[in-house]
Amino acid sequence: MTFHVLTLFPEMITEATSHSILGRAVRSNAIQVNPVNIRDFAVNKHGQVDDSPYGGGAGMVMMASPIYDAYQHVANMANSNAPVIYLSPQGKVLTQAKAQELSSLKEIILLCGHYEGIDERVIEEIVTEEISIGDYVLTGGEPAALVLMDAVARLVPGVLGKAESFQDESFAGDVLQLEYPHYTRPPVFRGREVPEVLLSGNHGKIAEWRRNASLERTRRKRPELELSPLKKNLD
Ligand code: 4GX
Repeated sequence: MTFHVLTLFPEMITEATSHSILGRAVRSNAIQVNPVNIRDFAVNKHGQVDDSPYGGGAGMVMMASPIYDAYQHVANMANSNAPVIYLSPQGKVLTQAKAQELSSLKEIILLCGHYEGIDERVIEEIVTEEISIGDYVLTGGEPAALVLMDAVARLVPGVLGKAESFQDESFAGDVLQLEYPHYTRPPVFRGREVPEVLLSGNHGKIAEWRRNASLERTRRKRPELELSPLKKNLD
């Protein structure tokens, strides 16, 4: 799967996708990350990509044409029906179900905005959907694009190793169930003991304890997850 990212800060994308599991996925070609620098499509030799807003007011607006040209550059290599996703608080909030849906695509194009926003006309022209990563305000779209890529990439076959995907059993399908508590050596830490069943070697009992701990934790910490429509996919 290929993630094309239209951005003024391509290094943020390259850097954040070059470590740990995503880094390994990039190196093994399980995913491709293609940051496209919008400034390479600037309107003049000064590298201008933004301008003051019509109607006045503080701040700058990203100009339509550099973004449109950057998009055309990507569209020439990408398959033409790749979604163009604009990261914005105005979008639908990203869910595990949405990440699942996107993970089956061959390519997606992510548009990262900065400053006060983007000229509305280029949004109308190229964007197919808006996604928000949550109801709070970021300084730019890049951290949001990285969150989306991370959530989607780990669902792409070959990205998680065997051990990592095994650990993921409680996140089967698009159902979000909280992880059970994890423990490692030592058996006692500041007087706190590891639950005895985990030391018992009884794998049936251990699996049952974990299922139960996971359900109990979900009910106690995030009761709304159990009520979500995603949950219905379980029965
Ligand atoms: N989930 N942001 C987009 C640029 C911007 C500014 C003004 C439109 C109007 C965000 C989020 C998010 C901050 C990304 C503003 N766009 N993105 N950026 N929450 O807060 O995705």
